[in-house]
Order: sequence, then structure tokens, then C-alpha cells
Amino acid sequence: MEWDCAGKVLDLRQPVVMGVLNVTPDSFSDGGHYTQLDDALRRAEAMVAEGAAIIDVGGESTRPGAPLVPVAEELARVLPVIERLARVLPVPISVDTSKPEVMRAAASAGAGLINDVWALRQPGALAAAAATGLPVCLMHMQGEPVTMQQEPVYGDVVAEVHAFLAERVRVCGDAGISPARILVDPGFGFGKTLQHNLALLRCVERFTDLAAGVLVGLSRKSMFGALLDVPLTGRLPGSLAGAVLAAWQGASIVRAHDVRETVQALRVCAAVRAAV
Ligand code: 8Y7
Repeated sequence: MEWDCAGKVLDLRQPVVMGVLNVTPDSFSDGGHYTQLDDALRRAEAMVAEGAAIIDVGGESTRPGAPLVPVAEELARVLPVIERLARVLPVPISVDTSKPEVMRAAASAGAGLINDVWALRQPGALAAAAATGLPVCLMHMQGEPVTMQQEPVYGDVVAEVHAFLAERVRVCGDAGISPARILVDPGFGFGKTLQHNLALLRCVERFTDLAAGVLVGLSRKSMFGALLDVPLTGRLPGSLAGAVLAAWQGASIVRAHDVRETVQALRVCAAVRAAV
């Protein structure tokens, strides 16, 4: 499957890496390092050189407990970066946002995909995303970023996340966003305990029936810290294991900070899947 993302091709016939580019002063693993436009461009170019198929630009930290960012501030952070990257990079740019104003402006600036951790549930977001005509990623989250990790509870986490995403795909369809341009994402770490995250990772394959593909974000997440008792800087091995487990089950896009390593892990996975 090949997608047209604002004129740039996203080839999803093999699992690919979405490189993370945070332009937030408070973001959780590379916070504050890439606030300057030139730094952002250099970092994005490096990720493309390492094999990233798409770059995800985010200006609103969604780590647990992070402060909310006013729309003007988020626009000021992401728009110059998106405009520049869309102009000079050979790969599509994704915008990580939940705000309709940012979706519209990012699309005008050349963004090729909308990545929304709220799955277009914020007021006006559904209509704004639909109007751009861009592909979207719908992510599951229980609760909201400030409080989501306090006491997440599910009966059957896989069934509930699947039902939520199925409903969001249906709502998007009614708004004119066809399943053919939707990715779904179980939302690792967003209102989930370690056990919830593991159950979802065990069952990624089940989400492949919902839309055009599955995206997963596992990179450096606290589930690996909890499981392995390692700090942020020690989570690459766990993140790669998670990426391979998800891709093995059919995930199309892996969102990651460590692009070179994740690309290699996914290549091994794809080669084994293709072997007879
Ligand atoms: C995810 C994400 C984050 C994810 C999608 C982090 C923006 C937290 N995680 N988007 N964003 N899926 N689609 O640790 O898992 O990178 S931010």
C-alpha cells in the first residue's frame, strides 16, 4: 500500500519508522534540545538519513502530567518547522496535535498526516481533519494526559481499546474520512498499566482489521523502565523488542526516537516474515 501524504509517498508495503521530532521545551526524552529551527532541520535530516519514512513534529508534550500548551504557542513552535521540513525533506511530515487550528495551519504549511492522541475527539478536530483531506492516525487514550496514569482500569483492555478505535473509525467515516486513510494506534502508555501495555502488545494483530494500518509508539516508554528497571537512556533494547513484536503482528508504522536501530530491527522482521 502506498499513501499520498500531501504529495509525498509513504510506502507501507513494509513496516516503516516514524521519527520523533519534539519542538517542545518540556518534552520527555529530548526536551529542549531542538527548539531552534536549524536544530530541528538538522535532527530531521539525520533521521531521514537513518531511514525514517516520515517525521512526526509535535509541539505539545503529552507525557503524563505535562502542562497544556495554548494554541498560539503550539502554532509558533510547530508551523515554522513543518513549513521548512515539508519544503526540503523527501519524506512526508506528520503533525502531532489535537487542536483543529493547528491541524488546519499545519496542512496549509505542507504536513502530510495528522497524528492525534485524542483520536479527533477535541471540539472541531474531526471537521478540521476531514477538511484537510489528509490521512490521520487515531490513538486510544483512557482519561487525559494530566491524570491518565493515576489509576487506569479496564475489564478487557484489548476488547475495550479495539471497540474504542472501531467507533472512532466509524465516526470518521461519517465525517468523510474513509478507513482507507486511517491508521489506528492502541496508545501504549496512555492511561495503561504495565500489564495493560503488555496485553495490547501481545494482541497488536487484532487491530489490523480496523482501518488501513496500525501505528505503534513504544520508543523509550516507561513500560520498559518498569519491566526492566532501566532509566530513559537504557530503554533502546526493550523498545526494539517491542517494535519487532508489533511489526511481526502486522503493525505498519513504528514511532521511534532511535531511527537507525529501529529501521534495522524492522528490516530483520520484514525479511523473516517474507521468508518461505
Ligand atoms: C505516541 C504518540 C506520543 C504514541 C502516537 C512519547 C505523540 C509520548 N506517543 N502518537 N505521541 N502514538 N500515534 O513517549 O504512542 O513519545 S508522545
